[in-house]
Amino acid sequence: MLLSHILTFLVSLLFLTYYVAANYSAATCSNIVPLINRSDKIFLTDFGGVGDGRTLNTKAFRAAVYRIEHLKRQGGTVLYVPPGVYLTESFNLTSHMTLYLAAGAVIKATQEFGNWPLIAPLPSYGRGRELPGGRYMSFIHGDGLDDVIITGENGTIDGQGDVWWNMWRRKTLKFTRPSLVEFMNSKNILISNVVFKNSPFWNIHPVYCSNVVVRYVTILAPRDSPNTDGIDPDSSSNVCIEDSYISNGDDLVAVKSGWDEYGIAYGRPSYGITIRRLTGSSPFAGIAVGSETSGGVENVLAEHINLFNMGVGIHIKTNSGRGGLIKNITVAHVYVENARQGIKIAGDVGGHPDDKFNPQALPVVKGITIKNVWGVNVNQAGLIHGLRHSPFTDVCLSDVNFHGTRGPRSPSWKCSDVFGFAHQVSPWPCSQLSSQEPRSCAI
Ligand SMILES: *[C@@H]1O[C@H](CO)[C@@H](O)[C@H](O)[C@H]1NC(C)=O
Ligand SMILES: *[C@@H]1O[C@H](CO)[C@@H](O)[C@H](O)[C@H]1NC(C)=O
Ligand SMILES: *[C@@H]1O[C@H](CO)[C@@H](O)[C@H](O)[C@H]1NC(C)=O
Ligand SMILES: *[C@@H]1O[C@H](CO)[C@@H](O)[C@H](O)[C@H]1NC(C)=O
Ligand SMILES: CC(=O)N[C@H]1CO[C@H](CO)[C@@H](O)[C@@H]1O
Repeated sequence: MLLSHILTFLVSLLFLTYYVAANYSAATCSNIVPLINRSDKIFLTDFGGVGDGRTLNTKAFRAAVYRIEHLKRQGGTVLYVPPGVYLTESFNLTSHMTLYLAAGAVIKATQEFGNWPLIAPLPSYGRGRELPGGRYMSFIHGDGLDDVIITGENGTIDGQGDVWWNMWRRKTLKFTRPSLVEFMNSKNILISNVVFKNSPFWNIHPVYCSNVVVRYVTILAPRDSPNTDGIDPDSSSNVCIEDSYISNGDDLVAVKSGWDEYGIAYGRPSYGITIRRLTGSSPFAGIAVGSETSGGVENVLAEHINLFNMGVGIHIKTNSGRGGLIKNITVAHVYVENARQGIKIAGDVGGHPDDKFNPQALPVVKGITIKNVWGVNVNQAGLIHGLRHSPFTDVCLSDVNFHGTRGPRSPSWKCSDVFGFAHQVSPWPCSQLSSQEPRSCAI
């Protein structure tokens, strides 16, 4: 009797152990970029780097990168930034390198921006995002690179963006502000265990890239800092964003692919984008697609997202003149607390680069699945406004619950030009979301 009990117990323990073990490692997409252990290591201080917070280290960074680029050590090289505050102008990275920030290492952008390099506008935007003409190069920049890692012990990359935000506020900017870190035309990029602070503009901008992993990062900028988007995968494929915290002044993550006629002509979509276990806070959107989506955005999965004090929880945004196909976007397991709007999908968002856009270039939005969303203190549950001549289709919602700010008054939905399906959505959404068969939904 006792023996059989013990046996049953042991067998269940065995199964439990197996069950837990088999499910222990959380889902991850980070294996798309191999973690390379480089044996060659150089120190910024060997190139004249001084971490006193005052000395300009531009020459040290550029010389160290030049050494990595030209010596081409087998397996690449680690550039180790020791503890200290290293003030510098912008600099480029090179292939097969690891920029390693030790605990207490800060790479700090100079606020003397007189010499800040200007580079050509992105072809898919046709001009700078903010102003016509070129744009300031990102603080840390990479173009045409392969196999680059930015990591360490949670050191900080500080853009000291307030001078730029103030120029924006006073309308004295001459060109589009620099991003903090931008990779163009690059592949196999891994960014992990770094704190990004006070970016002048967007924080992390992979554009025309493939195989990009961003994980265990912290991105911080004041709530009122203009356009300090967290991570903007732009005309890029196979991007994996995981286990990060973002508190900033604009969208936490926004998937993009170019702007109106320039983006349509360039024709490079973003696809294969995974965003997982992200927590954050912002006056704009948590998970965004757009508004620049002219090359198309497909196959996006965002899951296990926790949002606090938000403008909009999930925001898919496009416009007439954008063109582009937005398709197969899934957002699941979202908790949102204190938000103006839970979900917004709209076809009238964002301006145009110039007056040469084609107003007949209508975006197509289809296959949007949003499931397992729990919202508290949400003023308005959802707003879905498609385009009359290009209604949004296969918009599928299931297990979506929004609770209002106070009392029994439930936050309502508003819809137009949309077809879809809703299952267990509270408050009950608009009739347009019962216009399609459930089999049109991947839920
Ligand atoms: C990486 O290389 C270093 C030095 O060669 C070694 O000490 C360390 O164990 C290696 N780590 C991994 C994960 O291979
Ligand atoms: C950095 O990269 C940009 C864009 O590729 C290039 O224009 C510039 O000359 C590079 N600067 C240095 C110092 O190599
Ligand atoms: C660095 O930050 C990440 C993400 O917040 C955290 O998981 C990790 O434990 C930290 N690492 C160190 C060495 O502090
Ligand atoms: C939709 O996107 C997901 C990634 O989010 C992908 O796994 C799936 O294959 C895509 N479905 C189709 C039909 O392409
Ligand atoms: C092997 C195993 O036990 N896998 C389980 C992992 O967790 C999922 C649910 O989250 C189960 O469906 C699997 O059976």
